[in-house]
Amino acid sequence: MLLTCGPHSLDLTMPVVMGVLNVTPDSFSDGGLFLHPENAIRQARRMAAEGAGIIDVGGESTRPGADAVEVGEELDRVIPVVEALVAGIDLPVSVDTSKPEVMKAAIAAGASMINDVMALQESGAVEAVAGPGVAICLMHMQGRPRTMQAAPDYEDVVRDVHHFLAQRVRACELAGIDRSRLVIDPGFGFGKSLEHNLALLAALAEFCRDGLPVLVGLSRKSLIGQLTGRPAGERLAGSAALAALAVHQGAALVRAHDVAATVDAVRIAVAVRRSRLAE
Ligand code: 8Y7
Repeated sequence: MLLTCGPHSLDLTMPVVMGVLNVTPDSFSDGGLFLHPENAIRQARRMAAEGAGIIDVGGESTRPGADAVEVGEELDRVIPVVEALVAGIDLPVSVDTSKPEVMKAAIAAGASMINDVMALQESGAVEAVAGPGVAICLMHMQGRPRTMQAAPDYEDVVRDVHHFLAQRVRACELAGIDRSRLVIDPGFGFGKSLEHNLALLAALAEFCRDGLPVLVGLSRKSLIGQLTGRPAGERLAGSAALAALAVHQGAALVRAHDVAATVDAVRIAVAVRRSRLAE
């Protein structure tokens, strides 16, 4: 499977690790570390050397309880880093944003993918990405980051999330966006209890059967803390285990902070998956 990704074409035959580059002062796991373009480039090069296939730059913390960021502030954080990465590394650059203004500026600065935790529901977002041939990740979230973990509620979490993503895919297609540009993501931790997250992970193969690449973001997330009792800095083993479980069910992209360990987990899961498919 090939993902159209701006001037790049991302080969998903082997699942791709998306390295996380937070350019926020307040991210729960690496806040403030990569705000400077030089630090961002150094970290992106390290992730590339460890086997990342794409770098995801985010200037708005979407962790539970986080406040929204003004558009000017987000542009100031993200655009210089995108420009530096596009000039300085070979990998496609993704930008994690929900704001149409940031999407447009990021694409103009050379971003190849827009990763939107709101699945292009902001007014003007679909129009902002439809023309240029960038890839788009449509993620499910219930509620908004500030309050989403207060009382997540579903009739049937797998069916509800699946239905939402199918609707957003249809909205994109109606706007003329080719399916070869789309990625779907159930949005682990975004308005989901532990039980919801586990149900979605257990049913991930159903999402993978839609014919669109599935991206998962599980790295260091609080479900690992809930299952292991470990703080965010000690969730590497848990993150690798979840990455393997997701890839074994067919996930095509894995968003991760710890690229080297995730690449190992992906290789192992793929080998097991392929040996079963070859039976
Ligand atoms: C995800 C994400 C985050 C995810 C996609 C964190 C920006 C929270 N999580 N994007 N972003 N999927 N597509 O813990 O799961 O990294 S931010």
